Amino acid sequence: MSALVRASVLALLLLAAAAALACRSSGSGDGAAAGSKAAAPAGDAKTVSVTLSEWKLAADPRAVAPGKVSFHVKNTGSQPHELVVYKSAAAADKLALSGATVDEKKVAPLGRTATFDAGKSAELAVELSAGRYLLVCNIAGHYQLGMYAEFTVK
Ligand SMILES: [Cu+2]
Repeated sequence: MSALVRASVLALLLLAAAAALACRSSGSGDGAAAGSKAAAPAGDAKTVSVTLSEWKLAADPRAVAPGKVSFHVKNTGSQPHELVVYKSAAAADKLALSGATVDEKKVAPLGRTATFDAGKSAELAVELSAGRYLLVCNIAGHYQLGMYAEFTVK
C-alpha cells in the first residue's frame, strides 16, 4: 500500500519535472532561433544582377535584406543605358514625369550608374533601408518604354 503511494508520488514528480523541462527547452529554443536569424543578414553583402536591354530592366533577386546592396549592371542591349535607384511607393509605371524622363526633383535618385554602352557593365553600391524601390533607366523615353523593375528591401 505505502509502496504504491510512494510510486504514484514519484510518478507525479517525474511528470512535473518533464513538463517543466519541456517548457524551458521550447522557450530557449525559440530564443536561439530568433537570435541566429537576426544575426545572419547583418553586415552581409547583397549582390543583385541587373540586366538592361531594349526595353527591359531585369533584376535578380528582386528582394534583399536592408544594408549595403551591390548592383552588378550589364547592358545586353544595343543602345547606351543607365541604372537609377528610386525609393517610391508609387506603382512601377506611375512615377512623376518631367517631359520624357522621371522627374528627379520629385523622386530623388538614391544612386545611379553613368550612362554606359551596349556590351559593357557597371557597378553601383547603395545603402538601402527597408522599403519599396524602383530600378529605372532614366534616359529620355526609356522609362515609358518599359525599362523599370520593382525592388523590395525587407
Ligand atoms: Cu535605357
